[in-house]
Amino acid sequence: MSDVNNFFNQENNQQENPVIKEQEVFRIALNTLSTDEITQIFDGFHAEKRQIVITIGFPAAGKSLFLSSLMYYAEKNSDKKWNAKALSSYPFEQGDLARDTMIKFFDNKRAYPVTPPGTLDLIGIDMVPHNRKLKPLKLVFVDLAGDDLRKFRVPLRNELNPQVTAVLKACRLKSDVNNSNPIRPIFCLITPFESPRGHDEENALFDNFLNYIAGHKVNNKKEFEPLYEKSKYIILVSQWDNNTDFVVKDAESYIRKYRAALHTVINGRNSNQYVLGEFSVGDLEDVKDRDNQPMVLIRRIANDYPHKFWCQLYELATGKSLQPRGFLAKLFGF
Ligand SMILES: Nc1nc2c(ncn2[C@@H]2O[C@H](COP(=O)(O)OP(=O)(O)O)[C@@H](O)[C@H]2O)c(=O)[nH]1
Ligand SMILES: [Mg+2]
Repeated sequence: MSDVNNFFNQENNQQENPVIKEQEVFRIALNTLSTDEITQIFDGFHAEKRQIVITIGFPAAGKSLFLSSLMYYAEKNSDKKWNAKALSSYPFEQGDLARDTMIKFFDNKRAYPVTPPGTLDLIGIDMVPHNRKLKPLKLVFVDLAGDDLRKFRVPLRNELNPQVTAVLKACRLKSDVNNSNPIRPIFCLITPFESPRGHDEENALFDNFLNYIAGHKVNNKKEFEPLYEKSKYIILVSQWDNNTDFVVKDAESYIRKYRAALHTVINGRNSNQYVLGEFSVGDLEDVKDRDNQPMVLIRRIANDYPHKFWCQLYELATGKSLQPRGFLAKLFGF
């Protein structure tokens, strides 16, 4: 798809920037869900072999814009090799509204408002490849608030919302219960190229989070260890467009240098169990709204990054490529 269609074409309306309305954002309030209900919902996902993708990013990582970029691409791009089927019935009613809102904000070239703590998005979407030989992939994106995830940091652990850990627990591998070839959850770990907290603190946040799921003990039993060990991982360096002048070559070099905690996740893992990459939602501009509050205008919406992400996600989940390389390509490697 040509980028020309995506260029922001209302340059002169900055005074008219609509004020962001929090109530336009639909998320599930965690305190309306009991732990049993959370388990039931996730057991439903396991039962229909729906691939769980759980996004982990701390405030201002770019998680909301990342999801918006994915949902926008899924809805609007007509060149892709698959159809997106968005789900709107239980438990995805609110997630569907959230998805609509994300697309609407992107259409208006505005960023999605700040995500309130104590909330959750469950966005259900199925990828149906045009190639009939490829299986549809049922997905659920589980999006917790960055502010809640921040509480995994050791000094803040006593503020950790038990419903957040209940969500992680509910992602548990069904193989713990029966051995029927479980779908392994995918953790999508998102770290910004330039963290407002600085590299060390951003790294410490991931370190503390990952140590928690790898080693947190209840009654001398590591509560999440199978989840940590058996999950697949996508590690994304977001806001990659800030890598002007190519100071860092690629996400792998970046992670090695600045996010050692994230590098330990992939150490020793089979390379078909993880993906490491860069992400950018496009060209952004920081502006002020009518109330002089900071907001972001999206000048150009990227097509290449979400395209690559969806392809990699499909392959990581199914082991099959959405764009199988042809005979000649296999022979000559192009
Ligand atoms: N340059 C650039 N900035 C981004 C990008 N994604 C997010 N940002 C910036 O990061 C801020 C936080 O993004 P947001 O998606 O709200 O982060 P969240 O708190 O993780 O949900 C935005 O307001 C943008 O200023 C990107 O792809 N490129
Ligand atoms: Mg957010």
